[in-house]
Amino acid sequence: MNLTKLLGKSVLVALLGMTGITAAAQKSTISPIPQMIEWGNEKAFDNSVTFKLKGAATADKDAVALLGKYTCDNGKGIKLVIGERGDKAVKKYNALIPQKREGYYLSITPKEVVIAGNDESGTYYGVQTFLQIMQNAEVFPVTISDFPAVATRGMVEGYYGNPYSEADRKDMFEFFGKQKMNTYIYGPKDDIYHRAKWRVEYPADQAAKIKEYAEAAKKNKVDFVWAIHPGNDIKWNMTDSLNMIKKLNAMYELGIRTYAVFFDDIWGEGTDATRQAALLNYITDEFVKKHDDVAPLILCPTQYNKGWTSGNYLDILGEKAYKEIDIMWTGNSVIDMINKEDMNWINIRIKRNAYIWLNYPVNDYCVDHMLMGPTYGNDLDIAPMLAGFTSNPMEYAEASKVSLYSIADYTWNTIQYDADASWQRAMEYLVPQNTDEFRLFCENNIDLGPTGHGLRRKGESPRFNAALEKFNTALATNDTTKAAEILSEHFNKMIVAAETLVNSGETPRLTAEIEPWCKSMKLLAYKGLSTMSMYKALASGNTKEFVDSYLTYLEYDKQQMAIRSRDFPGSIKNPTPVVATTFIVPFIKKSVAELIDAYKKNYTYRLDVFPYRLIENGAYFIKVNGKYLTNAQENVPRTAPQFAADRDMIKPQRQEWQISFDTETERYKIVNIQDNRYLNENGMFSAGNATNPYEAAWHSYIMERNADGKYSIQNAGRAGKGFWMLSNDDTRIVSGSNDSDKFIFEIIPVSSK
Ligand code: 14T
Repeated sequence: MNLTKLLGKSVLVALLGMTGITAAAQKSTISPIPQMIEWGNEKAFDNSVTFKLKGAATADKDAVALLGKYTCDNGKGIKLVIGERGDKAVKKYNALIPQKREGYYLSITPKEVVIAGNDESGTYYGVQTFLQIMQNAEVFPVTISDFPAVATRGMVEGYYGNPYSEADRKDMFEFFGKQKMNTYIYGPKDDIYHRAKWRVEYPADQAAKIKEYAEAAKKNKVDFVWAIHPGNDIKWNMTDSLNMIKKLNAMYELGIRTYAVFFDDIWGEGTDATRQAALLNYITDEFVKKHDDVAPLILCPTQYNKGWTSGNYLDILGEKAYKEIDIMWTGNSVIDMINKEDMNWINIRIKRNAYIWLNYPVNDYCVDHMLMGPTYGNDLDIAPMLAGFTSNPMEYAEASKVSLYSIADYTWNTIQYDADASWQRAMEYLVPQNTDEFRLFCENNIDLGPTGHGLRRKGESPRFNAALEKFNTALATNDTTKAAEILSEHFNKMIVAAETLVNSGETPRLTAEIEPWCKSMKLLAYKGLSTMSMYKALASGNTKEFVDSYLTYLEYDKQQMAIRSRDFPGSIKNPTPVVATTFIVPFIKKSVAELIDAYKKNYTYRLDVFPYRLIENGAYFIKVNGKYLTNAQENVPRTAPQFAADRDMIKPQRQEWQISFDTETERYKIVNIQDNRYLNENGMFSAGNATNPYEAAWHSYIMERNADGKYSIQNAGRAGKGFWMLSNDDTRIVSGSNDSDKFIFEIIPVSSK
């Protein structure tokens, strides 16, 4: 029966509108977007039906297993034909199966479902698409012909920081199965058997885990690639070539069938292109080719981005490394999106298609930020120029899925990729019940601020910015009450969203990762509300309310500063989360500063609560003569920070100093952000992290600024009147009483470098 005919189109549209359903929404969301899809208009059946399988015995067993709950053994149900090209069951459909690796043909009619793969993965992906369609209560007829644009799609666990947990990895394989990604390169920088002790075999318990990973990945049609990182100390001799083969053989026993060799981020002997190529060729001859089931090697070169190329390194690799060896590439710089010209540039040099290692959404170089925005900026016409495309994610596996979902979408159907639409689908998929709350969270965690790498992400806090315009309009007409209401409404939404995401119980694993950022977002919003109260109090001349609101603001600020992520014993990083740093944070800071200035001009009540602040609480670089003060030896008792000429990209927080106003002494406290140790009266760390009691009187500083903007830093506590000076050899701080040349420090906010 056709509803449209029965009711007439306009009536139907009205009805659908009332129930919130549109005709398009009835047809399930399929992601990645299929290459070719044609929907029928009349319902085929409800998703409560069961199916009787034909071809199950010969079809890919993982694909059949996925159908689990929809199958029945009573011989009843709708016919579902399943199999690979060549199987008897799907013979009739051979001509309809795309002749592409991992391709499939899927057809749904009221009478029959056909899932026919070009190969096992194809059948498996056909079933995954079918399962997505079955999410809808009403299943519509459809014909799909589908295959991936990029052959190798996935991620590389390749960041510095806490490696993924077992649950993270296993969950990721399932996610990859569903999103049709087929590659997981295992190369955590902080797995010692990957890098520091690459020659040594995994201890039995860890070996067993790797074996489980390889198996679990395989069930989801994911290739678990194991990477080795020998470049820090490799000797170019036969002993180390054999060490390598021995380790790879041990990994073979654990089920690894694809291997990568990483030579990134190394110096010295290991960086030689000729030797690297020779080693990989040797492994190919002596190991890969000795097995009939081992795939060609993947190489991450030392010069893995255009910015770092010099000499003829890449030409040598291109010339000498066997053509079947894939070579990885991060683009024009370490952190970059990939475009067509870059692909041309690199492919010509390496004489093959580059295998992309996209350094997004990795956040190991901006650990206080989460990168939750749309994955945009990669060209849509480069699929034929790629050997593979993998994303290096954040150390937060669940949160990274916002981007990985889109990477799946992009690599499967590159030409039709729509970054914003894909982002929306990702958020709906990951947090189906509280999508709006999650969207507000993601919106406020898009840009990473300035870093040494230069990548920025657009579009942060769009709804705040819209509200801010209205706020400014209202302020311009002196309607402070209305203005405050507008932004308060937005801040309240942020509070509710943060609370919902933390408390709903919908996504426990994701929540565990984002909770510190949710808390930070909530406190930021509370600071926003306090700011609004200050606006109102100032407008109505209510000095007590103004002061109280400001004190509340300070309290929230303190609480926000105290939040830590990954705060567990042995954690490699434990950042202080920051949220909405592009628009909301600066807006609040500026507002509060301006409000206080205005208040001071007009009122005298409790001026004591507004300490004179030369420096706002925050993260800063401390520089002398262009060099950065650096915590060179973490957690080593009685060490002095050193001045280093360059930014530390691996552990940028070594050079970041939390300067905060100590209300007790009205002086400044200086703490290194890498390991949270304070600087003592001698410009040194006096103890390790665990024994680092801060005593305000001893460990706080007076700072002054001279006309050209340089600062003096003085310990004026019980230790005396020492001004910080530079040691004779220019390497560190010394504390002296000589104040003839005291204005030598540059204090630069990390957020403005
Ligand atoms: F292998 C490469 F393709 C690569 O990107 N290597 C590392 C990677 O593990 C890390 O996650 C990523 C983002 O920080 O960048 C590379 O690490 C760097 C990059 C630098 F610019 C290490 C030091 C640097 F100075």
